[in-house]
Amino acid sequence: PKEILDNNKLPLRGKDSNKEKKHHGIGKNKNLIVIQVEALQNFVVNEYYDGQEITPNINKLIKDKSSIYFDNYYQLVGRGNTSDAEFVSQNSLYPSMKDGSYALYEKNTFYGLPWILRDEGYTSWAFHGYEPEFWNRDKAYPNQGFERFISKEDFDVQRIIGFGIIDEDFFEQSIPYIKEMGEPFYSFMITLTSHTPFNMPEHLHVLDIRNEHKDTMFANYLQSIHYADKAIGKFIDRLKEEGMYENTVIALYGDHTALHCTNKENKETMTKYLGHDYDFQDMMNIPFIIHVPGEDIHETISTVGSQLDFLPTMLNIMGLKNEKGIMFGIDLINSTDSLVAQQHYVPTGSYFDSEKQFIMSGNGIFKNSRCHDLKTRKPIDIGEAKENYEKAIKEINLSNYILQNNLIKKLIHGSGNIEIKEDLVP
Ligand code: GP9
Repeated sequence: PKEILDNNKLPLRGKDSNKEKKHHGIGKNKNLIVIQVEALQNFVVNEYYDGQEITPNINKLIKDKSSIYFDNYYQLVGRGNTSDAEFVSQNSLYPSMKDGSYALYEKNTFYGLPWILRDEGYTSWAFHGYEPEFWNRDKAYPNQGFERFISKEDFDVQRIIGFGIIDEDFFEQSIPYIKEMGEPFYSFMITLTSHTPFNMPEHLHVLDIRNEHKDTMFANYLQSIHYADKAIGKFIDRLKEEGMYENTVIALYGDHTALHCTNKENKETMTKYLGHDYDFQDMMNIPFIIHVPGEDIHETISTVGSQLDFLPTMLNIMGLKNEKGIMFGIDLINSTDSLVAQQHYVPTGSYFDSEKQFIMSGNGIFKNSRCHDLKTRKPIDIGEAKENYEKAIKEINLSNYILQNNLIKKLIHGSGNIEIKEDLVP
């Protein structure tokens, strides 16, 4: 079918109603720090391992009266893994399975969070403690809207874990750069230490581990994410000391999974630990927290969402609208029209919606696919999953089409209406 893509009619789902929007503009004109945490899964949050709190600082942030916690939030990465978590979150567009979005669409025009905030007078910089070329970040960031990329080359890299500067030094050394940005600023900070295979030096093995878990990837992950959490806690304390906290919105989320459920050891260990079958639902579930100092907004929101919904949700908090671009996500505070169309780790067209996870069969035969209820984990008849399967495929195709044809450029500079000629329904 022919379709007209009209940016006035977007987002595709969760369309704005005339209702007054909850929490709209509570972060208006405040600075913004977004922390994307390497391999932060949701199961460690608010969790104790043999009485030891795994992520005390993130938990403290969640419990704060000024925080909203999204506990039904999922990763949405493609071939570009961590960099796609960035891309999807900043732009509310789907990733690709051909290559990382930063490589495929380096030269495209975008209008995501860094650009929207720049139009409001913000300075937008990205921070990450690894080589700038990795994932093609250095070349892609200018068109993403980041005016400067503070990378490994800008840090004094003395202490390394894995392949980059340790998170504590990354945060501490970022502070003078953030000050240099002036106000209002948008700092996008991507952590690194809790990267697979989670091998931490002995002195950072802080948690006591049961014999049955010793030397498992599960135990190493707990140590590693406990460290990342400590670095985040120190950073928030330092922002307070520096007088940079009160006027700054902090958003934090995990980029992607740490423990793959397709790995036999992880599957067995996690299934025993959680007391239920460790599956893609657990594996893809990441936390998302928004913290607006001074606001009384404490709430856990369980609307199903993903990194695709990050931008519209943040725009509502910052009191802004996306007047020019395209967003596939929804504002998770003001809509429940969920659809998380997946392509990675599960076959394309698999999805989460507000009640279920549908996993398309690997051989492409619909009747061989499976579906379960997100709350009860009981099977659901796949007949009920067909409509959203078609919608999921359509969304992914439409997003790919927009990116392949650099249509955001036309929307920004052209008439605002674009004819979609491709058949976008399977
Ligand atoms: C590298 C870091 C990790 O710069 O972001 O990327 P990943 O391997 O997790 O995709």
